Amino acid sequence: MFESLGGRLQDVFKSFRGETRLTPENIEAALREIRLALLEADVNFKVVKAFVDRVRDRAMDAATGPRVILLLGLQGAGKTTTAGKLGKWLTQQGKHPLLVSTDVKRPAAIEQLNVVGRKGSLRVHDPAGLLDPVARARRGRRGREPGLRHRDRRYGRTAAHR
Ligand SMILES: Nc1nc2c(ncn2[C@@H]2O[C@H](COP(=O)(O)OP(=O)(O)OP(=O)(O)O)[C@@H](O)[C@H]2O)c(=O)[nH]1
Ligand SMILES: [Mg+2]
Repeated sequence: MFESLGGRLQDVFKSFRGETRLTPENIEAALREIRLALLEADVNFKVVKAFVDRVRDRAMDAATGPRVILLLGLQGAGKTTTAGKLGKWLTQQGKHPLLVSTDVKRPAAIEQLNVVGRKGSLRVHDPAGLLDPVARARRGRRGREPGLRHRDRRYGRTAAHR
C-alpha cells in the first residue's frame, strides 16, 4: 500500500518538474492529486483534509509572498551600494523592489539607504521611529502600509555588528 502511495506522490512531483513557478492553479491541481492518492491509500479523510489544508496554506504563502533578499556583511563591505544596484537591476527586470534598512545601530545607515533609494528612484520602507530590526523587516515584508501593496520582491539589508 505504501509503495503505491509513494509512487503516486512521485508522479505528482514529476508533473511539477516542468513548472517554473507556483501558481494558485497548479497548487490546487497538485493538491487534488495528493488528496486522491491519500484517500485511495485509506488515510482517514479528516487527516487528509487537515494535511492538504496545511500544505495549501504554505504553498500559497510561497506563491504569493514577496521574495526577500538579505544583504549581510561587515561594515564597509558594500551592502548599501549593492542594495542600490540590485534594486535598479530588479526594476529593469520588471520587478518592484522595496528597500528596507534594518541597521539600527548606526544612525546614518538608514538615512544612507534613503539617499541611495532617492538617487535610483527606488522605494524605501522606513517606518519612522521603529528601531527594532526584526519589526522593520517584518513590516516591510508584510507590506500593509499604504503605497506598499503593489509589490513582488523586497529587499532587506543589514550590517553585521561585532
Ligand atoms: N571598488 C568598489 N568599491 C565599492 C563597491 N561597492 C561599494 N564600494 C565602496 O565601498 C564603500 C562602502 O560601501 P557601502 O555600500 O557604504 O558599504 P556598507 O556595507 O553599506 O557599509 P556600512 O553601512 O558602513 O556597514 C563606499 O565607499 C563604496 O563606494 C564595489 O563593488 N567596488
Ligand atoms: Mg551601509
